[in-house]
Amino acid sequence: MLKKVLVANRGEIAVRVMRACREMGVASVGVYSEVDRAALHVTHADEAYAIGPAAARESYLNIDKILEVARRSKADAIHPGYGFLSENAKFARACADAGIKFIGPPASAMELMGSKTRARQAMQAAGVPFVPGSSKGLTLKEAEELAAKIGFPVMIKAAAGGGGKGMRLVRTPAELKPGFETAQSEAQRSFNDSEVYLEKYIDDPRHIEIQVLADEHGNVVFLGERECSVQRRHQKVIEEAPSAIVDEDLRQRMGAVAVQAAKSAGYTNAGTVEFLVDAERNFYFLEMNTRLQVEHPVTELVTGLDLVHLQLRIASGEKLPFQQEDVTLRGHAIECRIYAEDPDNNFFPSPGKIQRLVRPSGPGVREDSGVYEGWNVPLDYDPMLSKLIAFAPDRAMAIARMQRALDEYFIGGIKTNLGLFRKILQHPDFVAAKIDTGFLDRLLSQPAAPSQAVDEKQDVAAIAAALFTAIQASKSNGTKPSIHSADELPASTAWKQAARKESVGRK
Ligand code: MV4
Repeated sequence: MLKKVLVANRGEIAVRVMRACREMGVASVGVYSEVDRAALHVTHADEAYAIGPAAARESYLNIDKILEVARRSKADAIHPGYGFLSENAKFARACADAGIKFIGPPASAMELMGSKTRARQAMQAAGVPFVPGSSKGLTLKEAEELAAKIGFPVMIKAAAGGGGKGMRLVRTPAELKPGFETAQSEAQRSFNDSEVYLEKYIDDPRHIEIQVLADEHGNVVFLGERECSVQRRHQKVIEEAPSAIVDEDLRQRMGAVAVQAAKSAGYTNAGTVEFLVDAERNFYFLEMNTRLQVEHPVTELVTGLDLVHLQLRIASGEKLPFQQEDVTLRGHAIECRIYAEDPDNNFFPSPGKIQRLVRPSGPGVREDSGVYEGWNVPLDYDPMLSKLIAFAPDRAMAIARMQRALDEYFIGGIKTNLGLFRKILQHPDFVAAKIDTGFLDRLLSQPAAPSQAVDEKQDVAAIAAALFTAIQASKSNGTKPSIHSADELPASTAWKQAARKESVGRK
């Protein structure tokens, strides 16, 4: 088994990996930038090292610094988490060259999946279904000819892209030239690689992905799917497992394809094969993510497996400790990504000091957090604070649990998107699992329902009344104002709960 793992990341995922290390008897090494000296992940590490200024390129993205800490601390492996260096093939290769195990796939598999055109060629050779289109970079003239052949609308995509960057929807022949040129220059600017290719456009697809695990002895298994269609600007907002539209037959077919994709790429460790699924439930390979993903906990809850334990065991050279037929799915899990951002102000990041933090818990609730009360969320990184995950026997109960957990959650001092989740979880389309990748944009473009607006005003008025009552009461008996003095007022009203929570929040 590995003895000491350097975790080249921060926030909740660094904490998540360090917890697994502790459970497996593996020492952990943390790294932190100047603004993260007091970050939560530093307190979870067995030892921690400063790696430079706040700017990620000088700290968490600095390959030389991280390898230097690995050598100095005598770590035998590096876990990259997600983001930062996790999908950087150069980093994986530099680790290998330094004799340090990179906990992830080989650099060659990362390079293959990093080029969308190369990945499509490999998937074509492996018999994996992919979106119709080209599998090589195109000139404008070639794009025009191909679009005429497969029919509009089409998408122009950057070969080096992924996650929605360098992508253009083209609805008519007249839009092709400007769309092509915009995609090309965006690709050049973002990736220093202007190669673009073309795909047929899939209307309002669902985004469904399959988790795979591959050991270094040729064994590959899949761990069911995750439904990730609730997104905004190509950022996932809610993920769940299983998907309401995937039955056992579709699951087995998608799983077999995902395993085939991983095998043909020479993949090892944890990975995810992303698919677009159309209204007729046809599925198409989209890309493969060569890392542990943010949303891995929903898979852990429905499979009962610990993906980080398994990553460490695979990286140690162990065989997978189970076979495909041993993988069973049970229950339903939903994850909400809690961000320091302001939904009322175009989701603008809202870093700052967490003045008060009351965390949800209880049956079927998991919170993977990277923050604590009193911590100052820096503005230098992705403002995700935590992931709230609810698990229950079925989807309806998982939604109810999530609603309950959201009601328990209080984050004071900064703006968060907690309120947005309450809206999503009670939306009739979400409850009915009618979620495609356009769901959240549709919800956000609807004006707040009048009844909701009235409810909010009533809440505000009720809270004001509760505060007034409390202050009046304290004036007459000379005690400190206390919301609890409103206890003789009518029970089980929304305002009363809100006032109680407020009183917790302002201690
Ligand atoms: C598409 C598509 C429709 N047709 N490709 C967006 C992110 C990137 N990974 C691929 N994306 C899409 N590619 C074809 N041929 C629609 C999207 C898309 C999308 C995909 C997954 C999740 C959310 C999305 C939101 C808008 C568009």
